[in-house]
Order: sequence, then structure tokens, then C-alpha cells
Amino acid sequence: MSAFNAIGEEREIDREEFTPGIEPQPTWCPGCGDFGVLKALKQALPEVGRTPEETLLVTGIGCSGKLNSYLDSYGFHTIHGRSLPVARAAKLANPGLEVIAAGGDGDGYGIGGNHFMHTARENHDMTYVVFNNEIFGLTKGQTSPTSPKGHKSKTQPHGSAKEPIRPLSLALTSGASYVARTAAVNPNQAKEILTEAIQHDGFAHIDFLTQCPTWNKDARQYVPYTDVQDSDDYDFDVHDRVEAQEAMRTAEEALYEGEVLTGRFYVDETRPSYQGEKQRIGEMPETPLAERYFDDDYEWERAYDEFIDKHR
Ligand SMILES: Cc1ncc(C[n+]2csc(CCOP(=O)(O)OP(=O)(O)O)c2C)c(N)n1
Ligand code: SF4
Ligand SMILES: [Mg+2]
Repeated sequence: MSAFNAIGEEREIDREEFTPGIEPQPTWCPGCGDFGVLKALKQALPEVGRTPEETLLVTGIGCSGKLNSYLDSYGFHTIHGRSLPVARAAKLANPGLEVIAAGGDGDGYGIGGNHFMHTARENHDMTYVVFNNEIFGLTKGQTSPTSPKGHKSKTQPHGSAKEPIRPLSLALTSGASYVARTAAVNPNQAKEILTEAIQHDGFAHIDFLTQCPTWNKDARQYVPYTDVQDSDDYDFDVHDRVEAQEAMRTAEEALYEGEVLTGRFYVDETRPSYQGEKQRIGEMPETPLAERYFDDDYEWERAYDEFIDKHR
């Protein structure tokens, strides 16, 4: 069974199917928030009816990047900050795949920040989970793009002079059509938000607060949390861009003042995905590239032949 012909197979899925039958078991530190993402993902995928054969998980580099080894699905552990371009290519070649990209705050908001902006702008149909522990975890606790101003670490011994990235606002401004924040300490909400994000047709960004008890945050620092959808103090329309922007700004400021606001911040179900737009202008091949790969009679066109002919 391949990633192409397994798509659309109707069957009951048990979340344990996503647990690899062999080592490695997760090597994350005890109490690490990354366990929360893995758990939520294993719950959400069967909930939306996706099997391991229909799922591709693409990760970056960092403690977060190890997620790939612990989920039994198709996987691609890329290089630092480059999960999104790989995820985009895979989705375009095989649109039936459920594509999930994941990585850390350093990976996605730092070195991969440009890809984040443009994948959101183009509204590629995928889920992007950023493990936000406000630190470079794997490399032992350096200041990251989401570390608060004044954060002290080996790279910023006198305290960071930089304002942190506002990831929710950045996603919205860039063009993401689903933007949410959840936390590993809030597993029920994490599962619900991941489920919605996977079902969403377009670029769904989740800023997932994952405490790093070894180098940065104690889990208690993300507790108590407030779900903005359940609280009377926050009343805004997630479909309204201006109201969403205001709510995001509040949540982003609050995080650095010790108040954790989570929930859905922006949802646009009307905007077509990149693939939808490409279909509309007639640029999406009727037969997905992935299907041609399994067709023995298909003759591959090599773009460079034409290029070389032109320059002979
Ligand atoms: C191009 C490149 N630069 C730097 C590194 C070193 N490096 C590996 S992981 C990492 C940071 C990880 O931080 P983050 O993305 O937040 O992930 P976390 O470990 O916190 O989950 C860095 C700088 C690398 N692997 N590749
Ligand atoms: S160093 Fe931090 S982020 Fe990495 S596994 Fe340990 S607790 Fe998790
Ligand atoms: Mg990090």
C-alpha cells in the first residue's frame, strides 16, 4: 500500500495505530510539553478519519522535530526551518494526503520565518503546529524569537534587547485562514483545536505552548489558562479580521504578563486554498503527480531538456 493508493480507504482507525511498534520511544525530558502535541495528534487524526497511510508529518529540527520518530505515519524530518517548503511540495504532488508540518519556535518563527509568512500568504492546505516553548530547547536553552524581552541566557547574558515575535498576529497578517493558540497543559482543547485545524481547508496555524522544564518554563507557568471562547471577558468574532487582530494582540501581550489566553483567534472558511486557486486558473494537473509516479507507462518530461534546447 502506498501513500497514493491508500487515500480514501474507509475503515475504523484506532489511535494506537499511530504509535510505532518499535523503538524509539520518546526521549523528551519528563514533564516536557512536547508529549502533549503527540497525544493530541494521535487523538485528532482518528477523529477526522485519517489513517497513518494517508498522513504525512513533516518536521524541522529541535526537540520538537523529533515528533516525526514517534508518530507512525509517512514522515520527513527536514533541516532547520525547512518543514514548510517540503510540506507544500508534498501536498501539491499528492493533494489527497493529510499534510501536517511541525517544528519549534526557533525553527518556524526564526530561521523558517520567511517560509511561514509565504505559506500563510498562499493559504496552502495544511496544518502547521509550532511548539512554542519560548526557547531553543535542543541546543540547551538559548534565547529564541519568542523569548520575552530581557530574557537571560548564555547568548543574551545581560538580557535580550529584542521584542519577541507576535506569532498569532504574524500568521493573520500574512494570510493564514485559521489561527489558534493552545497549550500542552490543556489537552482537551489541544485535541479539539488540532481536529478543527486538520479539517480546515487552507493554512491552519497553531501556536502550541509547550513548556520546557529543563531550560525554560515550568508547566505551572502556563497554568492557569483561559479559553477565550469560554470566558465572558473575551467576546469577539473569530470571523472578523479586525476583532481577531485585537484579540490576538491582547493574548500576545498577556502571555508576557503571566496570563495565558488560548483558543481560536481567526477562522476564514471562505477563502480558497492555494490548490483551489490553482484549479480555478487551470494550473493544477488533473492527474496528481503522485499517481503518475505509479504509472509504468507514464513518460516523464524533463523540464531541463527544453531549457537546454533553447540554449543550444
Ligand atoms: C541551519 C542550522 N542552524 C542551527 C542549527 C542548530 N540548532 C538545532 S535545533 C536549534 C534550535 C531549536 O529550537 P526550536 O526550534 O525552538 O526547537 P526546540 O528544541 O525548542 O523544540 C538550533 C539553533 C541547525 N541544526 N541548523
Ligand atoms: S530540553 Fe526542553 S524541549 Fe527539549 S525535551 Fe527537554 S523539556 Fe522538552
Ligand atoms: Mg523552542
